[in-house]
Parts: sequence; structure tokens; C-alpha cells
Amino acid sequence: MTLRAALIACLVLLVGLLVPRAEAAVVGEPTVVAGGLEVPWEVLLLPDGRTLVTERPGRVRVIEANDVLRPEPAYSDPAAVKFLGMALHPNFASNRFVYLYVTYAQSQNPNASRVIRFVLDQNANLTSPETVFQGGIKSDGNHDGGRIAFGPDGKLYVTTGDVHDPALPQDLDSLNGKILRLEAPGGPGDGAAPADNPFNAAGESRLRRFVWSYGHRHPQGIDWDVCGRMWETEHGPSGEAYTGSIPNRGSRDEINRIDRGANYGWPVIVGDEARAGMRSPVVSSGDSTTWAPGGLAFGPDGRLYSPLLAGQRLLDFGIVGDSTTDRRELFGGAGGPGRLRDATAGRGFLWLTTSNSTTAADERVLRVPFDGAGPSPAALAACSTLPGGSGGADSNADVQTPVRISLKDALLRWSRRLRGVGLRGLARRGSLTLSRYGLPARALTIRLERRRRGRRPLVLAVARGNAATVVKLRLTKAGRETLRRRPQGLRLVLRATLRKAGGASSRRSRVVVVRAGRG
Ligand SMILES: [Ca+2]
Repeated sequence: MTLRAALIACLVLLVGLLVPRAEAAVVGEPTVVAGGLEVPWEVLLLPDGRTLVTERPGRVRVIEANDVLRPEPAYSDPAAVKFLGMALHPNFASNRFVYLYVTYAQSQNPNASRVIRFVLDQNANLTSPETVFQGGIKSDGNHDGGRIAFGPDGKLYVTTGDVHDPALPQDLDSLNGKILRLEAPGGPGDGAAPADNPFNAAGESRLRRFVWSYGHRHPQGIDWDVCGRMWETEHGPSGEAYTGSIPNRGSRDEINRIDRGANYGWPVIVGDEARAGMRSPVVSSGDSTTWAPGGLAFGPDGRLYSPLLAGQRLLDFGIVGDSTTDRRELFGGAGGPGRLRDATAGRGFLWLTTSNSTTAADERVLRVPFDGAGPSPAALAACSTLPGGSGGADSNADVQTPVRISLKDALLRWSRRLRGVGLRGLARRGSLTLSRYGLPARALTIRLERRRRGRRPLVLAVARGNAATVVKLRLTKAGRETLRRRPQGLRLVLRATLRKAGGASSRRSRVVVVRAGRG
């Protein structure tokens, strides 16, 4: 038996602390978490119960775990034009790294838009700013993209807008009108182009090495579905005139599913228009309805949530494979919260921000509880039949590859899912369905363990599967008893083993210890 015959990976992840504070049977009306904010752009949930919020004019604010908005910012930069997206490093619990997308005036700085990495101290202040990527993303104060997020593959994805120059999104040697993909190991190497980026072959120019997808106009939200695939929201032209096959095409906001190396068409096609070699959206607002979608979030229920600015409501889609099933429109109309910008799922809630004024500090962070339901069986079953790309005549066949993820990436995805449900949610359900899409069809064991100093870990939940698309993480008796008590502050570990069927030996290939329980 060679070492190659077996593969074991271990990863220790913080999963405790994040417990829904409300037990709602259904998704109800949004409640106010904090007010008095100026263009709150991104909500970032910290493991210790605090929440960071970017205010677009150049501040990061802190909402304490008791929902009190701290008066002084965690970080501010009066020289910045905009603070946009934020992301927590996957190993945040040990390295405390927070990433922020900042734009400066183009006229004063050719490296106008940047990704800056900080260390979050124990008082939730952002310290030690270090620019990790500034490779020439232009800014114009409006079409700047600006969402950043870590994918299930541990890479950092960055959306950039066309800065009102429609020539840039189709130009692979421009970083604008793109979704970029960067290495972010959390130290040296942050901001490098991953070797498996679609245009990172030997001899390619520097800029296109960072491109993951292109032909975007003003991408606003990105997140990953239950199968681990990226989706994106994007603003359409809303009546702008430009050179194209049809003049003055309006609205046409888009929800796209993003594939490696694919071209999403702007400005050649918009909305539902199609052309060989280009991708059309899964959903478009059409040419008479303007959504202006803000962020995008998949809930623990596997549904896609998109808050709308101009549309002034929340879109809620069931997703199976590449298609929507049902669609709900929530919180619109008189008496509703108005323009909605960001959506973030976590702690058992969907978190939203309002954006009714760009001049007054009177905007709010809202949250709505999830009902505790997991993804639909159809959504999970569809993962097994999906190719790496949606395929078809208009796919870029030369750059499509089947999705293959590492066990570590799968663990990151599962831990996110567990955090979304919360320990109390897990206790209530007794089990949690996890997708193993992208992993080899080998025997898989997942354990949720409680670490105990000087003693063997206590196994709280176990999942086993061979080649099935999904596995069920089921609570053990010890797990039920532990989670029935107050589960805060536990040091919990999610650990997985993948080995060939009948494999007699296995090898521990990785252990990352994350200190949990304090923040
Ligand atoms: Ca498009």
C-alpha cells in the first residue's frame, strides 16, 4: 500500500460561538440591528459575535455583540474615495486577517483601487494595513465593482467594474470589468495570481493572469451555492446608449453563474441576449424593470438572496443546478426598508443594509431569521450531475475544467454551512446535509469533535459516505447532550478523512489548529 493509496486531511475550524439568538419558524420581517450609518456597503460577521460594516465614504464601523454601534470606527481613511467589500481570511481565527477593497481618486493614483489586508486586534480595531493587490484596477467613483470574498477553494475573488469604459471588460489586459482571482495565503504571497487561473499560461501578460471571468459591467455580489459554484449579480445598462448590436438597451440587470475563464458579454450582449462564446445570465430583469442588485448571498436553506437598490426589495430564488425554481419578492412596497444594498448570511440570519440616502448617516443594518430549513433535496441531488461548466454551444470549451476541490476546501465549505445553521440549529435538526460535490468518489468520514485538554476529543456528530453526492452529519448522543446545554465557547473541530474504498492505511497530510472560543 503506497502513500498515494490513501489521503487524509484534517482541518480544525472554529464552529462554536455562532448561535442564532432567535428561533423563528419562518423568515419574518427584518428587524433593525443598528442605525445611523452612512452608506453601509458590506456586513462582515466576526466569530466573536461582533460585526464589521464598511461605510462607503471611508470608514469601517463595529457593531458590538449586544448590537450597540461603537461611535469610533475600527479604521478610517479620509484620503479614500470609497470603502467597499470586506472578507475574513479562512484562517481568521488564528491569523486575524481582514481584507478590504478601497478605491482612491484615479486622477491622483494609477493604482486607484486596491485590496488592503489588516490585522484585527482584540478590540476590533483594524491595524497593520498592508496593500496586497493594486495591479492597476481603475476607479471612477461609480462603476467600481468592489465585492471581495474567499471561495471554497481558499482563493480571494475580487469584482471590478467597467468604470464607464465599455472597451475594458472585453480586454483581457485590463483588470476592469472582471472577476479577479488572487492567492491569499495570509502572509507572503498574498495577491499573487494562482497557477490554475484560466489565462495564466507561460508567456501571458501580467494583468490577464489574474482574470477569472470577464465581460462584466458592474458586478456587485458574489457567493457560492450548495454545489460550491460561484454566482454573481451585475448592474445592466439602465438605458445607457453605447455601441452595440441594439442601441439604448435598458435595465437588463443580471444574475449570472460564474465559470472559470468565461465571457459574460458586456458590452457586446446584455441581459438575455446570446452570442457564441459568451454567457447569458440565469435571470435578467428584462428591458423595462431595473433592479440594480446589490450583494448576493446563499442562505443555509440553499436559496439565492439578492437585495435590490432601485428595485427596493429582496429577491429570493430557489436554485437547482443552473436554474431557478421558485421566486419570491420580499419587503417591497410602502413601509418597507426601501433600497437594499448588501446581503450576508450567518448566525442563523440574513443580514441586509439599507441605502436610501448617499448624504445622510441614517442608514441601517437589518436582519431576518432563517427558518432553519436546509437546502432542498433537489438542489443537493443536482450537484452530482453538474459538469464543471454549464457547457453547451456558447461555453468557452478551451478553458472549462471539471470542478475538483481539495478536502480542505470542502471543510471550509462545510464549516461555513455549519456556521450558517448554528449549533442550536444543528441541535434542533439532529442532522445536517452536506454536499460533497467536487471531491473524488472515495470513502469519506466527517467528524465534529469537541477538543478537551489532555483527553480524547468528544465526537459530537459523524457523517459517512462513499460516492453519494451528499452526506448527513448526524449528532451522536454525546453531541445531543452537549448542544442541549449552552454551546458557547466550545473548542470544536471539523475533521474529515477521504480514502479509497477498502484502503487499509491512511496518512495525515494536514493539520491546521485554530484557537477557538475567544475573539
Ligand atoms: Ca452579461
